[in-house]
Amino acid sequence: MKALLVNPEFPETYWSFRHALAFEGKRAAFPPLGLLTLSAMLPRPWERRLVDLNVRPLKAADIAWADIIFATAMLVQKDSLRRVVQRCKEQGKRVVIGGPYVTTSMGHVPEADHLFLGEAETTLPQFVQDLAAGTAQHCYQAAERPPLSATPIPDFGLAELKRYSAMSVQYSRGCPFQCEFCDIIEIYGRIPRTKSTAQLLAELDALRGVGWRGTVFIVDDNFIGNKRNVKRLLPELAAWQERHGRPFAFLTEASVNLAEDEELLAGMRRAGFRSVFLGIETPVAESLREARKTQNTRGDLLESVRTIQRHGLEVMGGFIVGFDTDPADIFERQLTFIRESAIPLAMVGLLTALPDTQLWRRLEREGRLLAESSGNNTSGSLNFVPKMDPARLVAGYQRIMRTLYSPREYYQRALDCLKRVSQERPEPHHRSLLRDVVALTRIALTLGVLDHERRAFWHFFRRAAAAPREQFAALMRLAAMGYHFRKLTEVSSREP
Ligand code: B12
Ligand code: SF4
Repeated sequence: MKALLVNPEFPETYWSFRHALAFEGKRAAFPPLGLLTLSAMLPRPWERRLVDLNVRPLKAADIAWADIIFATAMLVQKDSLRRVVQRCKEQGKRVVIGGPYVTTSMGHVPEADHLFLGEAETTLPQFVQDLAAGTAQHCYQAAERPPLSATPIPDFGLAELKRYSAMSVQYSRGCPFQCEFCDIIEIYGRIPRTKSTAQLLAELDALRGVGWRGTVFIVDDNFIGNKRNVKRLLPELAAWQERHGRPFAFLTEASVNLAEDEELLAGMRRAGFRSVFLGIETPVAESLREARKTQNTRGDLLESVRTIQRHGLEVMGGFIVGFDTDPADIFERQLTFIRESAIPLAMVGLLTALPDTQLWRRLEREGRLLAESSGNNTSGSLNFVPKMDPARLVAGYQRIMRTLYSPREYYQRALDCLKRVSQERPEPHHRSLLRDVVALTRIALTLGVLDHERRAFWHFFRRAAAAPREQFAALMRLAAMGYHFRKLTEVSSREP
């Protein structure tokens, strides 16, 4: 059998990082780990190819080559998924779809031959057996969430590594909290399941084996969801890094209560974690309570961010406006918090009711749901009736974005952040000097010559140049990311 694995295209959003990736000569930030994992579950004799549409186009010849097509999708990829399925069906191929979008919005791509709901560790082997016996079903869903011991080492070698700016591995699935708007706990459950330490280290060996050096995103929903196991993992991870000359810089997602645990913070630093994405959501305690995000109400949020930064971790943060209990001055309060917390990469979104979440069910009961979400919570569109006047809410949201990504505000946060994050080790030496020089030249040319905000860039550049070399590199990386955010903000939130 010849299996073609297809990752549909992401629209241009803050999360695509497209404008920033161009400086590094990369096409996408991360590979589609779900498909690389799926590939490793297929029978060994099967031939396999990956087409990530964010990296290269899907050609008719790719489809013609395949006997069977496996496609994944998040909600934001649904239009592209539909086009992929249509093209494959037009060429008479058997099409199998799965992933978060299919799981939460099943039945929306009627042309597909087979749907997989949820995780595929037990259902895919069953499907392969059924296919051989000629009894393959239309829909597969496991009765229980599989233990991660059943997850094989992903086929990292299938991805065109040089097209991506980072690689991904997964240590755990699920999160113990119960935030009302979250679909993670619906898809992956509230009991975090982890891989064994040996399993994760074997995946890192495999990544090293295919030649990867540099950033590795540990794509867990909440890396510290199972603290006991993470505390067992971290010393082993640090030892592995030492043994291999520290080839990787890790980034991950975690809940804010990370700040309460000194042992975890120190362990993460030793293991080579550089950044962490925190779901901060809002500085307003009533809105956090409304969202059932009670873990964020336990301490002083600003102090929690500072504690994590003091441990050498750059903090990225997710923020939301649009809660029922948001006060009239919510926009100013979010801006003040983000400034004071020195979070350069602040992902602010409008509250969105994702399918099959507690929020979705409440708004449905209250008769306030308007439509299915586009999956992109930064597009400025609402899929429910908010308590605040909708026009005021969207205008306030757009004002936050314009202010946050105006060069003066953004560059100041980047400098403040680097001052707080005292890294004891430089980035791993995975880059060639030539590539760094090329990237810096591109940044200087685009931001310092062609861009209308070039004066602010050179002001920032002078201050960055006075910093130690590794901090200068980090600041230039932040400048590139800020440029991406500003470009998107200019397009999506123009002054009315
Ligand atoms: C890494 C990641 C990203 C990366 C993208 C990586 C990539 N190239 O795919 C980045 C950071 C760019 C990203 C961005 C976004 N993401 Co994202 N992301 C994740 C995250 C944390 C991990 C994905 C992953 O690699 N998982 C590991 C693999 C092994 O799991 P998996 O993909 O689920 O695959 C398993 C099964 O689903 C199944 N499977 C998957 N595909 C298929 C296909 C077939 C045919 C079959 C049989 C089985 C199958 O088999 C696998 C093994 O069991 C997930 C959360 C999560 N736990 O998965 C969110 C998640 C997928 N993202 C999500 C969202 C909403 C977004 C954003 C819109 C931002 C946001 N949170 O608002 C943006 C959109 C992107 C864009 N450009 O616009 C949602 C999706 C919700 C939905 N219903 O679609 C998730 C679930 C988390 C969440 N609630 O925020 N994301
Ligand atoms: S902490 Fe994050 S992953 Fe966990 S339930 Fe809340 S939003 Fe979901």
